[in-house]
Amino acid sequence: MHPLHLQYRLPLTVALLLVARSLELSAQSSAPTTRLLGGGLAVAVVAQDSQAVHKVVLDTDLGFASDDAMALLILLQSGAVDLLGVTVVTGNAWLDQEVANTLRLLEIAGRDEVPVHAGAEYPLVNSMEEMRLRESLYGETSEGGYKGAWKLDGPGREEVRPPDSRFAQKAVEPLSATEFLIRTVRDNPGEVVVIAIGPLTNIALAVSLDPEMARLARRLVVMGGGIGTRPEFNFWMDPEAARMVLRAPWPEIVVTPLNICRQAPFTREVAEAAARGGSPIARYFADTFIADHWAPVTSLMYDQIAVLSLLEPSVVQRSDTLWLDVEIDHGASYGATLYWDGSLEPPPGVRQVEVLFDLDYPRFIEHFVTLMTQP
Ligand SMILES: [Ca+2]
Repeated sequence: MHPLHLQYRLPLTVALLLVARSLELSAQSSAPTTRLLGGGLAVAVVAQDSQAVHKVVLDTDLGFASDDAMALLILLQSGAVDLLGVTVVTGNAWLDQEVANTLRLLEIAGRDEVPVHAGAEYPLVNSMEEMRLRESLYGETSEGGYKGAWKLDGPGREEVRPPDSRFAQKAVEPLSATEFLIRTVRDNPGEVVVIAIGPLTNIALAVSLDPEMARLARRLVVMGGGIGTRPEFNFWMDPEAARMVLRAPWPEIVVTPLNICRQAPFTREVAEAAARGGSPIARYFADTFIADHWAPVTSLMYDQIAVLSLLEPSVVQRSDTLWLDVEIDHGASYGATLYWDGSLEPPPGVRQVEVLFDLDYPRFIEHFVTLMTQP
């Protein structure tokens, strides 16, 4: 018998129940109600939408005026994201300052229900002191000389300033970032996308405490590394963590390296487009990037690519599958990205990841500005 014939044999009450259930499911999903054109169609739409809604934990080293901040705003503005929490790690700035920045940005965006969890203050092995010793021996060791929290004349670890005019009213959660990551992934097995856009210390601690955690996530998205570049900042600050995380058993790993980020300048024109309108996010762009204190520094949209390529894969024009690892010999190349394309056999334990290489910049900017300016 043709399978279609089975449908006609369903008792009327069962068929009505199925339609009612599918309508109920559709109403719970983010699908516009105009899509409810009938039971069968609604079921198909629900299946698509349940795949399209990403349960996300963002691990970040959030500077208030930074690519991390804009990456968080992308997640907040997207209807396809259920942001379960934000975990914070020292990187661009010290931990407590970044926690204050994250809480304040969420408050500005009217989304302070999203929990913020503080994580690692220091890398697993690397240290400022060792970095200075290495640089006295080898010269500059990081990409572009950028050192984030470790820059010589930067504020100290305990010096926390109001991110803009004030601190957020809400406080950080008592649970540590690592515990939150493990619990959240275990509570949603197979569903959570972990997006890591800072040094990978928090994620390394999580997979170290709970090795099954990586396997139970849905996907790991990393901004870090560079193919044929000097050590990229996130891998440079905590090379051992990056190595551990890239070797853990995530079902999928997608890496956004320097190579694609260099194709995405954050210009005054982009900032001005995002600042249109009177929304709190528009005001954030106006106050932070366009007001009098604006300095035309060269800036790339690193972390925004990692996040937006998950939500809008069409912004990526080319990616490749490579074996990826991180140099942990404490010499001049400490933190460099190691890669194999299959022509040479990689060492045991190194695994394949998807590496993003080329960006459709106009399309990327279009999606970015649309998200920033929507209500
Ligand atoms: Ca970052």
